[in-house]
Amino acid sequence: MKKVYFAGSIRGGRADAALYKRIITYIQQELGCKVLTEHVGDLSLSQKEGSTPKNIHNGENVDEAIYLQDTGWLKESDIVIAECTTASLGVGYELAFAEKLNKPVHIFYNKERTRLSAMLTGNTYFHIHPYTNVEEIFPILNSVFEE
Ligand code: 6K6
Repeated sequence: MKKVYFAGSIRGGRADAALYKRIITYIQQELGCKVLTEHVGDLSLSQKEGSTPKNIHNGENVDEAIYLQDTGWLKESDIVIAECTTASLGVGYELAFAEKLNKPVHIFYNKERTRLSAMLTGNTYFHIHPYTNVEEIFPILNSVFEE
């Protein structure tokens, strides 16, 4: 079973969280893949993040644990799918990390809502999929996972 790293904004803003959840569910249920980062589509995540401004919990650095877990999952993944309409420093970092690991990277963004960074659109390594309607995402995912 293919392992998918789905990247989407968390601290960058949760305006598209419902879309992340839809994409994650589609990848799991229609394409039969394992999504390592299911929590990115957790609709209650913004509240959880907001209620814990300090990153130290029981003497543990929570952010360090997140970083170590996510970079581990990136290494383990077969493919990276990112939804980049809401800009996120964490997602940008993950995309560069995935490139260094030579993982295939597919980036989706709504071209009517954002102008993607030239650091992504200017990098021919990335497969970039601008869309105007979210319904366009799913047939593109079908062809990406057929390969
Ligand atoms: C608690 C419960 C679920 O998640 C949390 C804590 N936060 C994070 N957990 C896991 N991955 C995270 C968390 N915060 C950021 N990330 C990773 O960075 C995700 O893989 C996202 O793709 C990306 C988002 O970065 P920011 O800069 O928008 O937060």
